[in-house]
Amino acid sequence: MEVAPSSLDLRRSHHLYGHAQRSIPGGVNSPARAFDSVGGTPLFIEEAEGAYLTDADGHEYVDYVGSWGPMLFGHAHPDVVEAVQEQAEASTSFGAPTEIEIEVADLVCDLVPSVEKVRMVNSGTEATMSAARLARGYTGRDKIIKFEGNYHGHGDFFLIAAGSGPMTLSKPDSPGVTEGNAKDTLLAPFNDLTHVERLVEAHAGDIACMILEPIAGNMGCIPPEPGFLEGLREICDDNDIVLIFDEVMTGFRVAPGGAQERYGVTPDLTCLGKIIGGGLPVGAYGGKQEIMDHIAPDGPVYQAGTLSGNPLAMRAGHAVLSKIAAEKDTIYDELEAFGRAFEEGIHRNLDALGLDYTTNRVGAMASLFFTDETVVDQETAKTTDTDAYAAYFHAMLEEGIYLPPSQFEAIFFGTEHGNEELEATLKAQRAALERIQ
Ligand code: KE4
Repeated sequence: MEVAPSSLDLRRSHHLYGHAQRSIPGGVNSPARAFDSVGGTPLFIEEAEGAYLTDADGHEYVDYVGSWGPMLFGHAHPDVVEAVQEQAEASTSFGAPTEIEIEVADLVCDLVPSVEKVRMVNSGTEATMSAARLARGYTGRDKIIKFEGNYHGHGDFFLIAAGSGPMTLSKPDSPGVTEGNAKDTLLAPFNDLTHVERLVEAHAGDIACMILEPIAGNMGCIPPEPGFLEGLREICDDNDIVLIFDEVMTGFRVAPGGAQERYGVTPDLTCLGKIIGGGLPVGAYGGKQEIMDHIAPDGPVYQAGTLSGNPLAMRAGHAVLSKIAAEKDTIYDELEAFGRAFEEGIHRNLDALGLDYTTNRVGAMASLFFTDETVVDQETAKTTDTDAYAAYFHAMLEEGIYLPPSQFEAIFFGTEHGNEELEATLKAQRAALERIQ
């Protein structure tokens, strides 16, 4: 598969990208938006509504990124727009407690019962960093276990790569992260309980927490194998280790109560983001009151934030979470119906061409890999043909479909993706695949 020359007139995006690179590193405020792994110029987006994006050159696309997850109810949902407009007129932030923060906290605790208390922050990174620090402060232990291919934001303790041997010390995965940090983060392959058991045995009594994406979304979508989450729960119970589910991506997406509701495994702490802010900067971490009461000002573990829980973001989050609470008995069935029909359509399209592929999907998050392997962890995810994905990505853009600009991201769809979008996407995929064969 070759990346076909683009027939799209992207002159405005090209111009803006050239200008952006003069004052913004890489021309983007987050590397995930760069097209480094698929090549070409990142599209500059002008506006969006429902399931559709319009770029700076006026091209319209069906959007399967959804701002990397927040847009469960589509772009510019009237409830969110009205809430933000109304709050802006009463000022955007006070740096003091507000009633809307209580309403959002209560909604989170109602939707995610394992969360007895919750602290708002401004990003998923802040949520995971704070949760890990809290677990260390609560247990008095230093080490954390994370899983290869899981992304928890850019906190130093998470930008860590596996050491050369399975049990050797980890190493920094980015310049600027110290060896001192790396030594306290242990890594295990996703879905590998045996490896976790060996790590816990080798570091008995020194592990504060283990943190994972209960459904991996940052190496493409990879569900937990049967028994994996249950096994981690048991290991944590047996060794007084805090189990943290990073549900920044899965929270409110795969069930009202996230992956922990879908799989029936309860973590001690949960990290949230994306959907909780309705597209405004919101992260959150919460869980057992006994643990959360260790957070300042009640307890000694420090965490703070100027704009944490600011009323503008809280009003947007409240609009989305209220809609989830009111419609939770129907929207997840609708998302499942779309996802199932979409996945079946993709299989028909690719089977017709005899291509090597596999798909993983959980509810309204999914990935298409160009490999004949079953993708269950980072090692098998890496067998995918990333050149094929790059060609597919650009061919789908040509056909009016906006996918994540990396094979190792998940696609997201929401309640505004209906039959019209389904048919258009499957038709576009047939045309795109024909073009790059
Ligand atoms: P933020 O700091 O980007 O709000 O959240 C970090 C984070 C934490 N946990 C999980 C499971 C996440 O997926 C993320 C962020 N996700 C990426 C996309 N896979 C955000 C896109 C970006 O970095 O621009």
